[in-house]
Amino acid sequence: MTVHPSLLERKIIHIDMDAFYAAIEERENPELKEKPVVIGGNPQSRGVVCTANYVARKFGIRSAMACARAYRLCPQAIFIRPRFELYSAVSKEIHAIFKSVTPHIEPLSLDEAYLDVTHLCEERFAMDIARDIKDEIYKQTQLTSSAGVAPNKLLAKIASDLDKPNGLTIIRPSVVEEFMKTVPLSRLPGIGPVTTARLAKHGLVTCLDATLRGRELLVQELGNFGSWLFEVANGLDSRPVSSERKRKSMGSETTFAEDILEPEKVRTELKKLCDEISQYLTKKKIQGRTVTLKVRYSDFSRITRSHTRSESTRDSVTLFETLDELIKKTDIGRRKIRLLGLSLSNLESD
Ligand code: TTP
Ligand code: MG
Repeated sequence: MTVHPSLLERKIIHIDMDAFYAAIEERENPELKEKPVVIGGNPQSRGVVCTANYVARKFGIRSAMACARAYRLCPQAIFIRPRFELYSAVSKEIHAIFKSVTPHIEPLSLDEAYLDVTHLCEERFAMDIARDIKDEIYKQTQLTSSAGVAPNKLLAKIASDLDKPNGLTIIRPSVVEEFMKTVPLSRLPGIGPVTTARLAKHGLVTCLDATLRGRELLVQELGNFGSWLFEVANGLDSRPVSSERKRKSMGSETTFAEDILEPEKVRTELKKLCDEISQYLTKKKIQGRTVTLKVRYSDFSRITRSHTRSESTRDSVTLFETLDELIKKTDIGRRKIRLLGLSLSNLESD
């Protein structure tokens, strides 16, 4: 058994609320408990599922699924329109609890954050700190959360997911090597279904596969991504918990009431998105280099096409010109479209 030295340096906690929106709705209306609950548009609408409680998940309902499909999977489910203001208020309460523990927090979304508690661990075990946070959240909000305690962000995030709901999982440095052998690559944050399929074609399914292949071959086959993959497959991650809230991308999207096909209509909609983003970036004094076009076709399949410019911009006309090239790499004009999205990343402020 070997322990990589970087695994002995830090103690990171990742906290993630359980079925967040759904759990809040259950708290507000206890009659919902034990019933399948879906937060999203109504089943006849074209909306998608925000989340579902654990009862509904037994029927196969998942976040981002079309509400119509969720309805087919479980017609008796109770569909609730999201109340974002309520969720955001609860989120503030949770984040205030994190702040009472340490200033070294990296909020990831409304319901999750990383905390670096290394400095507190001379006096206390990270596990006890995590348990206290969970207890305090429950006391203040009557909601359960799951926590992962580990030597880095990658492992902490994997850990918090291992025993949901209401879990508390610790991954000690001494077990990282053994533990990672069992983890499928698809479980790693940042590896979605498309990448999973691509890696499988290279014979890479588990972290162990990647470790055995070795860094050199991975880089040969996959470039920079191979180098990153080798690190994470070994459970290594040197990213600090960064409380600085630096925006990584800025984007906007539109779901159409009816699918659209005509290229001119698509261009009009994209022009609107360019104007919107350009205005926002002007206000914020930000510009960016990478333009990403997202298209969701009527059959729900989704593609993104990106182009990185040599110079950053926020000019609507320039954004639109860049899009012209990206449009050619899609089926715009040939297939019906239900959603268009545009985002700019690689941002820098003036
Ligand atoms: P998650 O933490 O991904 O999901 P969750 O808290 O509902 O369930 P879990 O117990 O598995 O953590 O997301 C937090 C909230 O963010 C979720 O309650 C609803 C919202 N959300 C969306 O609106 N759309 C999405 O696609 C996802 C993944 C989440
Ligand atoms: Mg959650």
